[in-house]
Amino acid sequence: MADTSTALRICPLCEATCGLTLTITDGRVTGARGDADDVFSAGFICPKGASLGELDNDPDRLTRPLIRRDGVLTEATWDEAFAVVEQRLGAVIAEHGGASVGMYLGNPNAHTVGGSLYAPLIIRGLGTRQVFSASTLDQMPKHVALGLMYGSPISFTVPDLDRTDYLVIIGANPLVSNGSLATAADFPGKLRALRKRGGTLVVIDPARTQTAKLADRHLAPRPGTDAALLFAIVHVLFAEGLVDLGGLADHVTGVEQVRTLADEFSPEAVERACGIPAGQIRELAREIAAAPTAAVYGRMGTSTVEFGTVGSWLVDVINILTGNLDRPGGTMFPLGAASAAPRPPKPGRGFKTGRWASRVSGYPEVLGELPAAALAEEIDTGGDGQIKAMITIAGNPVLSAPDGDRLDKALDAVEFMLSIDPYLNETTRHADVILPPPPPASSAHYDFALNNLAVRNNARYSPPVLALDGRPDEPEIMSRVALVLYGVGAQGDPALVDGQVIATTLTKEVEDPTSPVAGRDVGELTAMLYPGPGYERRLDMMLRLGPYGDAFGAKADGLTLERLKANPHGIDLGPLRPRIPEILRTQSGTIELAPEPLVADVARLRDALGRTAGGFLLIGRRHLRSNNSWMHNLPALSGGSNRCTLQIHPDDAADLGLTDIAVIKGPGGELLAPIEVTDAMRRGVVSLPHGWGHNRAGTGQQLAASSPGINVNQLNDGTHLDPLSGTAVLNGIPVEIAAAG
Ligand SMILES: Nc1nc2c(c(=O)[nH]1)N[C@H]1C(S)=C(S)[C@@H](COP(=O)(O)OP(=O)(O)OC[C@H]3O[C@@H](n4cnc5c(=O)[nH]c(N)nc54)[C@H](O)[C@@H]3O)O[C@H]1N2
Ligand SMILES: Nc1nc2c(c(=O)[nH]1)N[C@H]1C(S)=C(S)[C@@H](COP(=O)(O)OP(=O)(O)OC[C@H]3O[C@@H](n4cnc5c(=O)[nH]c(N)nc54)[C@H](O)[C@@H]3O)O[C@H]1N2
Ligand code: SF4
Ligand SMILES: [Mo]
Repeated sequence: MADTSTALRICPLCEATCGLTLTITDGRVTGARGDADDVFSAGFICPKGASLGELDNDPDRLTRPLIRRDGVLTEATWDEAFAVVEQRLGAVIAEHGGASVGMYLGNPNAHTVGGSLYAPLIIRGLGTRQVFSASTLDQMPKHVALGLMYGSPISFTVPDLDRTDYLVIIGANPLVSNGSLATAADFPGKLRALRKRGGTLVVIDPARTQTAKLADRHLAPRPGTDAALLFAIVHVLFAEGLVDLGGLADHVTGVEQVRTLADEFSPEAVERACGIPAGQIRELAREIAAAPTAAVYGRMGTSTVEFGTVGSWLVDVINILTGNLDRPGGTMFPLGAASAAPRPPKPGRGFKTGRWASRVSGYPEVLGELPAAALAEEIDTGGDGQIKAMITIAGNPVLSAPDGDRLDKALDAVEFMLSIDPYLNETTRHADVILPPPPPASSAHYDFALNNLAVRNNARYSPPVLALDGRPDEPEIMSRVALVLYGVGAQGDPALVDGQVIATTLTKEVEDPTSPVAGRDVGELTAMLYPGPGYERRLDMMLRLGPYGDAFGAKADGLTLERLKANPHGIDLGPLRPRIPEILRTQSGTIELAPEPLVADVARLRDALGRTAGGFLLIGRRHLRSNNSWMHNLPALSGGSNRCTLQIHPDDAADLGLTDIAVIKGPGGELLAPIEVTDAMRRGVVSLPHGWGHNRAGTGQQLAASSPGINVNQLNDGTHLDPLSGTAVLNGIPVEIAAAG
């Protein structure tokens, strides 16, 4: 008789953070379904979550460390692997300093306890400025816009999906992605509910996506022109007297400056560039202004383009000018339970980028990071400050960043490379040591990052479901690396790392007169912490200091980890609530509608309006059963429509005489791909998914390698960036298409 039980686990695979009920049979995950009692996701699940068992049990997932012996990656014990890290990383640091070590942090860091609580300690331990992440392939423009307007790059504005009357989705496809920078389980259901209650859904996307098919109206602009389109909406709001700041009136500065800037972006001035008739832009602006509540929500298609930061800014500008920011039904600021408790409003230090610049191309630093597209040149260009060793954590930049071939060669040449990753893939195959974290079911989960993006405030925690069998968990792996950097050595006690963070945090808190624990005793507070592993102690500390916390016993019903654990389906903390002015940290203490760096970039946008482009523009696409580069190895998610094809409009295909294989030529190279004819593509636009190209030797994902696809990012040469954020242009790339042969 099999021994079967169930256990709860929050899904770590995308930003929707669904609660899952896992079936455990004989110590393995054998099934996953939606947890109907989860306070946030209420039973929603997608095919990826449903395949969590396959992911947990994937035979290609590394269970033991690999170390390079005589050029070959071979299995080793944990002690051996940490000893190599200590010796080889130590040698590079001794010779060239911690600043010579480059770090690349990939997407799953936003979903793991390790990435949230421990990766920052490794960066600090190195003292390096060579820090790169998937953010500059993704949402960095949004951070910059938020930082400049509100004073903090992590004060996210999210659409109040459950209450809005009018939702504009620009450059996102949540029916497939399940939402991004707007954490909402069952995004599809929320869009349907919006329409059911009489609301309106508008989708702006060059492709008629699954989301567009659900919309009341779909506008299909030319790729890369969102900023111009959004500016035209702003223009109409001013020109037709539709600006109404509502309750924000006392908190916004720079309105007149924006009015002046918008002058030259009339719908008529942008219609040719955007490929949207002026009348339709006007109508959209009027409807947004007239709706009882409205929310404009922009994502990848607005972000990873030439004017990504300006576009992300204008999304918020429209929400502000129509009085929709910070009110129910508009766009609001979530308040996560592990974030700092709100303090009284006060002017902040403001937000600055460019505190230093990248060594080779002089790209400005943004949030302490340099552009991922510049990682290869920082490794392969000699001279002072060159990267000599690399650490990658949960990332696959050889496939996810532009010009992976160059990075591939560069990584081969570093003196030492460490990867913390469960797979031997296109990037980690260059490592000298791979330290594999355990699978999701053996890891704890709390959404430190994504709870600050949730469309409804909530707190949920999953302790590990399965035992570790003597392996270190990811917090321990990262702690041991940090101990090497602190000079303690990998055999030191990992609890030291958490102890240090707790002591530093509490010392600061008790000295802060606005803290909920002002004036208390650090020793007394420390003794009160939950008696669990280090990450649980830290989570308990954060919750208790946080906005809903018990302030270490001072608030009777406040949140603690103990209370959270007693509610395994989570604790609902209610709908989003207004947070202005408390959240503002600009120097002026206001919402700055016209920050200088954004104003300065407008001329570049205006100049681009006159550009006449021939040829095709390439955009990306995601698939429901795929996740960037790393889930092509699971049988349940492979095959069917999840294929690496070039989608093209039938008339374009006919004009070019395309029947099966196309040659695609971009600024960085040339690729061959099978075509998929579909009238969902706008004419003149073609699409390829990313994360494919599993044909390099020496990787360890057998199923993925059997249908490798091509790496779209090889069409990119890595020199095209949104200058304000350093984000690579991944959408709207000029390409030439021809029939192969
Ligand atoms: N052309 C084009 N390129 C794109 C995009 C696009 O739309 N078009 N999208 C961009 C975006 S939005 C992103 S976020 C990036 C993603 O870029 P990356 O983050 O560089 O790539 P991923 O494919 O997400 O790789 C994730 C890695 O994390 C590992 N991993 C999985 N779980 C864990 C874990 O629990 N711990 C650890 N340590 N590792 C884990 C996986 O094995 C894999 O190696 O790609 C970007 N690249
Ligand atoms: N199934 C699945 N889910 C995922 C992922 C995955 O790989 N697969 N990846 C996760 C990650 S890391 C992220 S960041 C999110 C991304 O989440 P989303 O941003 O929702 O996902 P995308 O599919 O990249 O949507 C971008 C849309 O922008 C459109 N687009 C391209 N160029 C332009 C343009 O110039 N203007 C406009 N208006 N639209 C344009 C594209 O056609 C596409 O439909 O998804 C996450 N969820
Ligand atoms: S939508 Fe995202 S969080 Fe929910 S089950 Fe699917 S992958 Fe997991
Ligand atoms: Mo992403």
